[in-house]
Amino acid sequence: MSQNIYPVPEGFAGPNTINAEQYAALYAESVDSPETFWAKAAERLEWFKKPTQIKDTNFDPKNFYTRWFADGELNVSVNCIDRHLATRGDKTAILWEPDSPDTPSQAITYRQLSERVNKLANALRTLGVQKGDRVTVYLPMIPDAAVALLACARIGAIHNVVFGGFSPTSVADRVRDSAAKVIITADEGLRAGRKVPLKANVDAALQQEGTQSIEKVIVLQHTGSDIAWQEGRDVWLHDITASEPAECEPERMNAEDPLFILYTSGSTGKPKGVLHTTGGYLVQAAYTHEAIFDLREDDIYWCTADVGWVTGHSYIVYGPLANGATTLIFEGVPSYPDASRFWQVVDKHLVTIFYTAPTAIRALMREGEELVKKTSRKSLRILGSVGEPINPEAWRWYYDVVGESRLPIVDTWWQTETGAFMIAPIPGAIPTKPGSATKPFFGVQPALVNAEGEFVQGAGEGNLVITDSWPAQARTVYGDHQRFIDTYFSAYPGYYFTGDGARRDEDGYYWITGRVDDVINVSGHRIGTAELESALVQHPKVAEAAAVGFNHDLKGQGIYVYVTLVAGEEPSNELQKELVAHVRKVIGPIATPDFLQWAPALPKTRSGKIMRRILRKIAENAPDQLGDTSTLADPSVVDTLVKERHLT
Ligand code: 6R9
Repeated sequence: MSQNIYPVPEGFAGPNTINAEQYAALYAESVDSPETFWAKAAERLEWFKKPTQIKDTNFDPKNFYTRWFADGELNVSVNCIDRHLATRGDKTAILWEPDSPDTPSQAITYRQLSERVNKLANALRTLGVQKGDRVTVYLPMIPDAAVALLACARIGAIHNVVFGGFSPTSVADRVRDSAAKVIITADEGLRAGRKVPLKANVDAALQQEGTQSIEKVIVLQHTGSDIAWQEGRDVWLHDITASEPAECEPERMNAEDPLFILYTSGSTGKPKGVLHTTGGYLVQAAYTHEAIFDLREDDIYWCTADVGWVTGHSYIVYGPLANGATTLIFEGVPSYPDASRFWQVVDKHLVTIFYTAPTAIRALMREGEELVKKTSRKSLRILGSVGEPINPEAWRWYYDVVGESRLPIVDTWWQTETGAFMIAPIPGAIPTKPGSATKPFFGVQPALVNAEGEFVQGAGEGNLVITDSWPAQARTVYGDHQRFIDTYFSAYPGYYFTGDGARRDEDGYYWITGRVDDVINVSGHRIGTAELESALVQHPKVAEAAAVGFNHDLKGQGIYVYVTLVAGEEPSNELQKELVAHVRKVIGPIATPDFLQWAPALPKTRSGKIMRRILRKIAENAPDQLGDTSTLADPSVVDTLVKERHLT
């Protein structure tokens, strides 16, 4: 067992290092006296008005509320920029590494960032964007993505970032649901040398019903390609910012005013607009970023996520900039021009903290050690992982090959809804175990509930819940507070249900086992089975569809769909390709099914519910584990599906 525990490296110490004793004491204080603890934690921010009310929360679904720092006033952009200007004005805030290594990288100082953010904030105000208005952001991984977020924050507009890989329909859905006034996009994005037609996607999205709320499309010139232009609606970002002053009065925001909406998949229906507010979110994003990455003043910090996901929000933009750090934004992909790109970039910019996803680690692991070993990586100090459970084999490769057995790995468990890290090792305090996210962060109280609905004591396994509020938790589902309560606080009334399963070992370490709801985690991205199914049945030839996840060597989970055609339609290879392409078009390439099986019928209970448990077992090629099929309306359906299963 001992070789499975990786102790805190000897001599590990920096100005923000938290050791084991400090962790224990602070954790105890954070749960015993949350008011005192978080009042102190809030002092890391600059407030227009310091909060005196700290925690005011109730998880009872009948009388639910979550207020943190409720009488405090602040502005996120002031915290991420202005307050650093006196001491860090010439420090690099954002390092940009473009898609191609042949394109020069860029370094943007805090002072330059301030200028760009203020100009855009002024331009947004000139266009009529006011506090509380929604702004959709659909940009590539360029510094302007951070600029756009901070400009919204400066004037109190609520941003909604849509991942650049999403389809026009996904953009339209999010514009409609948030009733956004403005979209900020670029002519095109670039990924692995290929162009992504962002503006054309926006044009297509805005042709769809219910998107008339959009008054202006702000376009950033990135690749310089020709694009269609709608006079009166479309404006160039460089035109509208050119004559704006480089100072913009920040909006005084209440701690509970919304900062952003981010859509994420759940087990039912369309993606939900998870809403985060200002004060609690920023306190915890900044605090966790400093503590878990053991931040030091001259760190070069690189998180490889996309700003379209929550990881990009909290740990590319808000956490690092609130801490005055240098954050690297990478436009490209790990495999372009070749699979050593990550390590080339680490060496080029002397990255000290590197934070990526297990799916990337597994893909690079497959390419062999040579590509890693030909680079130095001597600058690295800490490695991080996020997005899905990291399998111990990938963890060890990351540790031994990338980190040369000298760097702590911080495996960070959290969610769009949690806003910031929840379970993750503080590197100076907590020895790690490959595959475990280890121990809760300050103020986070996890618990496991077994099949009988009872709390698991000591070592054991169950559904992961959080028993009390934490500052960065989502406050609602935009426009549908009841759905928020139903989704997260009703399965186990009085507790936040994460949708994940977990195991706790004899040392109190948590091991996340994955989603227990109908969410498929593909390469760290959440896709709802309901979204896939609704995309498929939109096709005129599809009568019914069911989607399930299956174990996938690289992606963690892959997508397996079963399709029943309408009467009179015949399965064919062409139709199969057409349906896969259809899903890509409706949702986006990240939702591409790996396998599509024709199903003459789907296994259903007598009340008409699809038995996904059985479909999962068939997809996993475990027909001997189908369990009880006697409750099915027609058990023979299963035999046909098993016989015709796709994988071997
Ligand atoms: C941050 C993020 C959340 C879901 C979550 C869980 C999985 C994320 C993980 C992890 C095991 C980790 N997940 N980090 N599972 N270990 N370190 O990814 O947010 O996109 O909302 O996904 O991802 O299943 O419930 P989000």
